[in-house]
Amino acid sequence: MTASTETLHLQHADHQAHAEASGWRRWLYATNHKDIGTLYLWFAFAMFMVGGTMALGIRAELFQPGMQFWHPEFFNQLTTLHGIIMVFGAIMPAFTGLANWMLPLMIGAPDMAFARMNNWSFWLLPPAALLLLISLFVPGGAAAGGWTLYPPLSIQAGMGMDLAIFAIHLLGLSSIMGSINIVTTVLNMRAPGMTMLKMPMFAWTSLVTAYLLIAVAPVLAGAVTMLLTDRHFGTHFFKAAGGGDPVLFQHIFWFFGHPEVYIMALPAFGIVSQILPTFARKPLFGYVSMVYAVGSIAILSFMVWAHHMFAVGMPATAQLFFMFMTMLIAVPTGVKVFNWIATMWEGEMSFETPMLFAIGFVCLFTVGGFSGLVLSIAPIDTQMTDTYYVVAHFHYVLVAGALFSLFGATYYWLPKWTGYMYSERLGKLHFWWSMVWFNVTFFPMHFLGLAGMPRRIPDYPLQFTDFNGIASVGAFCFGLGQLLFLYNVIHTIRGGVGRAPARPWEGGHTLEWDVASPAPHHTWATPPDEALVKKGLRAQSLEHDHE
Ligand code: HEM
Ligand SMILES: [Cu+2]
Repeated sequence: MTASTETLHLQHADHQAHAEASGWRRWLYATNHKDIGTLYLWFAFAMFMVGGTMALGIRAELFQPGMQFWHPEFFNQLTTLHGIIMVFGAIMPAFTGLANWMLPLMIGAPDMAFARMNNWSFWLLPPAALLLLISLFVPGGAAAGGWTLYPPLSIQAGMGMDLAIFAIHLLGLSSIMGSINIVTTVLNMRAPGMTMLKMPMFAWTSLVTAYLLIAVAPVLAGAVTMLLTDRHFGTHFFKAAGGGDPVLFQHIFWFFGHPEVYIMALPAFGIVSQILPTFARKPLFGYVSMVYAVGSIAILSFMVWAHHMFAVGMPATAQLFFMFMTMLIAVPTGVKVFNWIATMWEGEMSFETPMLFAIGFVCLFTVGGFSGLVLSIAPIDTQMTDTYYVVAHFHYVLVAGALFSLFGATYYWLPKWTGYMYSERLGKLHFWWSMVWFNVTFFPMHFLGLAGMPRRIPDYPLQFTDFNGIASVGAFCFGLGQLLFLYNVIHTIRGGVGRAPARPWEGGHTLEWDVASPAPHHTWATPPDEALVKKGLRAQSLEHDHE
């Protein structure tokens, strides 16, 4: 292990001798983990804006009953592309971007293990995004069967579906390569003295997430390839007319799809586990139990897929199995929430923007967790499947969970990235604005769902008018508020409210805070010495003076 670590360090030290590429070459040929991280983050943000615009298109139509803006077909294309783009274009690339930027800094490595493959992982994304967007303009329009692509709709659809399938192939390839990079880097390139159970929680959650992706991305690729052959090459995997079974698709899709929701949740757990100790000025409570909780959530996530299929008709014993397995996930999740609260307990807390987003995460993710628990109850779920209750549930997890943690991470590390401090006043405004309008948008959807409003339908009966009006106003305000974030980030890149010190947060003790701000293009070309590593670990209570 030591020998291979040293060779890697030597190879990368020799990079420093090369002249840096500049202009467009710097980005197109990027092999530096920081440049690639930056590319990923900007790409993700652009996709967030595109997917967000589509969400507003949906909410505009649903502001009032009746059909105002779109044909029903186009409405379905909007919900489908919104889902695909947010999941595969915004949230996942943003987490990969963070991992690229921060993992080497946090574990004391000079770069990611496979720097050139890293370039390819990123550059597969823009063509995939392009395919999805072009698909809006082909005959028949974009895919319209929902982001779950269920047959028979996805078999009958026009060529927009083929473009979506190819886009998913590219996105999957990209995430598999990104994951291989993360696994190899975390396992082999840690600083001397940083054993597995001493690495930052963000490294742990990135590692486990990467394993999940390597396990399930090929499953999705298989599912959509089978769709493709059903569509064009005469197979009948999912075509009932030829003896196939559409429900088979659901099994394969959700064997990918449920772990996928943890692919979007675990990195968020990691980020929050970095931010809370920093601003509570206390070590993370129960570090080892946090690691085990992440591991058990990951394993359990493979055994619950059919909770998305309670309504297809399955034997009661199967329903019971999937119901209890799903409920079991509440245990490790509860451990995590307990530990986050215990971390804050009697801490010397201060409430800078990253901390606000982290606390917001804990509160709202818990709401999403509870509505998930409600949905896990099979007899309740058969009533609630495909209603707005489900939409409320997963947006509490994905927006207040994944997205809020990403905002928190951006504010937390922005000083390290840019060398400047962001405006705390604007940051706090962004948080409170998002917090209020997020809830205005999505909380009423619980009621709509309970009252029976179906999702993915462009029109509704009169009794749903008020809550839909409220949700639509909330969505437009929420969307508008994200311009504050964009403005604050650009303002920070241009100098912000002043220079940032190497250690802007006194409570941060992981290795990235031992590096100058902005982080130099090449860091840890020689690994951090063991004394420095141990000092940080002691401050995190991960190492004691005598063992
Ligand atoms: C923040 C602003 C957002 C708003 C206002 C919003 C709104 C909506 C709406 C109105 C729907 C359609 C529900 C339906 O009719 O089925 C929807 C679906 C969906 N959204 Fe969002 N969303 C937002 C952000 C996100 C984010 C960040 C994600 C991240 C993954 C996401 C993932 C999804 C998914 C997976 C679907 C399901 C699509 C489908 O089932 O076909 N959304 N969203
Ligand atoms: Cu699930």
